Amino acid sequence: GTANIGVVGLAVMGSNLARNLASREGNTVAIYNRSHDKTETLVAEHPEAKFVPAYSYDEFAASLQKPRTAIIMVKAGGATDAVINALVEAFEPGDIIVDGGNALFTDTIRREKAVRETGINFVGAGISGGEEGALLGPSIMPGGSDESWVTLGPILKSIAAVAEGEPCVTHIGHDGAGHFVKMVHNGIEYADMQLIAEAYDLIRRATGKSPAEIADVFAEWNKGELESYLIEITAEVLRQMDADTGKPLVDVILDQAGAKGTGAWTVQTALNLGVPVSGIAEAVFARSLSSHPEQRSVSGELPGPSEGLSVEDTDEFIEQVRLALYASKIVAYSQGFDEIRAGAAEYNWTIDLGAVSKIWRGGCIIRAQFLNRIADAYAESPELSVLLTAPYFVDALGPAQAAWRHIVATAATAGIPAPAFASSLAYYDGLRADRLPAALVQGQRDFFGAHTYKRVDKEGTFHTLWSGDRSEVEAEDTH
Ligand code: NBP
Repeated sequence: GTANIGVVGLAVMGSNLARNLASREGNTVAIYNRSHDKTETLVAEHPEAKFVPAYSYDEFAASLQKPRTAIIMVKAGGATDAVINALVEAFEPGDIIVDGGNALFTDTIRREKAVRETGINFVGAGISGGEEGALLGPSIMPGGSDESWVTLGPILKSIAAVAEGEPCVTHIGHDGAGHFVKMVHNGIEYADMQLIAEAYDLIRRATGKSPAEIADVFAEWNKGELESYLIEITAEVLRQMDADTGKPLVDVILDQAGAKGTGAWTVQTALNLGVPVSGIAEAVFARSLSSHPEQRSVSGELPGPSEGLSVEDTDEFIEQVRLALYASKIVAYSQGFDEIRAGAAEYNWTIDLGAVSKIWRGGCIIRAQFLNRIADAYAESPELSVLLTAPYFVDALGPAQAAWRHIVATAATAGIPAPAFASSLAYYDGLRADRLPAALVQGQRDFFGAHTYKRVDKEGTFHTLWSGDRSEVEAEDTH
């Protein structure tokens, strides 16, 4: 074989990734797609690219140098399993199969185990950045064995985005670690987008500014600590006018947000791990609420506050929203990194959280300046259990918290939904609280279910005889 890397699946993502690979010095790329027309089109449209087209899995295997390395970019789920099975048939021990699709990390763990038994290496790699990222340089989150990383690392480094001179790829951890981190990346993306949307909505309703004027606000914010791809594209979307109606495009887009499931996976996994990713969850639920028109049609019947929102000092209000957004964003990232930390503990991965924040600085949807601050925080204390308690973030939250409270209170009083702002603040105050009403919940649990409780003043496990004389007895320690 003459090709050093192969791509299976030449739809939007695969064809762009194949072109990216072929554009790098020294690469020759074997390409295969189930329907031959996609392969033929790709070759015909890019005569300059060093492609070796294949029209069967055997031909594909024969065109690759050993150890063979192939990246699968097909629809996640059954299609991925079908391609893996075909490649396992055509490949030999020592070869490397990479799944670059959006697989659920538990599927990746299962596949890695099954493929490993054949002597072939399997790597689940999260690839972020959409179509443009695939072509110009994505952020790549590979899992898999250390052995595969030796071969794969240099190839992935050559095609990844570059942030401040460093390629946006690192070996995340074994088996499903890469897809786990990609999943949480998407969860954080949901939260970031929802927070930006809430900020826009509050500014618009409070100040009456037009979408184009609010675009200017976001463009200005993009010069400061909020600088990020999502803030930048928000300004672009808000500035866009609809050719048909002459209205701002944002006013003619149906207000029902879609989702492809990775946000829900992030929340489901967090529930299983017992990690409170409340900001991410609110963002996922906000999309769900938006996409139930039959439920929302009752909105006119539900009473709201009698007075609308009016602000005297527009500039001051906008600055308060900016601070609330920044504080809530710190919470969203802190919760996401908490989930990665908990996932690593559960699945025995060694994940360098600082390295994760660095590879998100380029190529992916949540790329932002802000990620450097996260990298700094983990460089200073790698064992940090709650990211937002790092000195830099505490210093940022200090001056922001008054504005944050004011904005959440204002939204509630005016009847404007700001679920991600509000839940982020509640999480923050939950962490701050000296005592939580969880003590009462424990009392309730003990009352109806004899679930027992611990005391603040002595060791042991206790139960009150609620239906007896209400004296306290020491319960058997169930641990
Ligand atoms: P799609 O997710 O639309 O999948 C289409 C590809 O899967 C085609 O190449 C198709 O072959 C192939 N395929 C299917 Br469907 N069933 C197959 C089977 N049984 N055997 C072999 N091939 C099969 O492509 P995409 O949008 O390029 O996304 C690829 C992966 O990348 C997905 O996992 C996606 O979640 C992930 N991803 C996408 C984005 C994005 O922005 N779109 C971003 C990040 C990650 P055919 O041509 O013969 O039908």
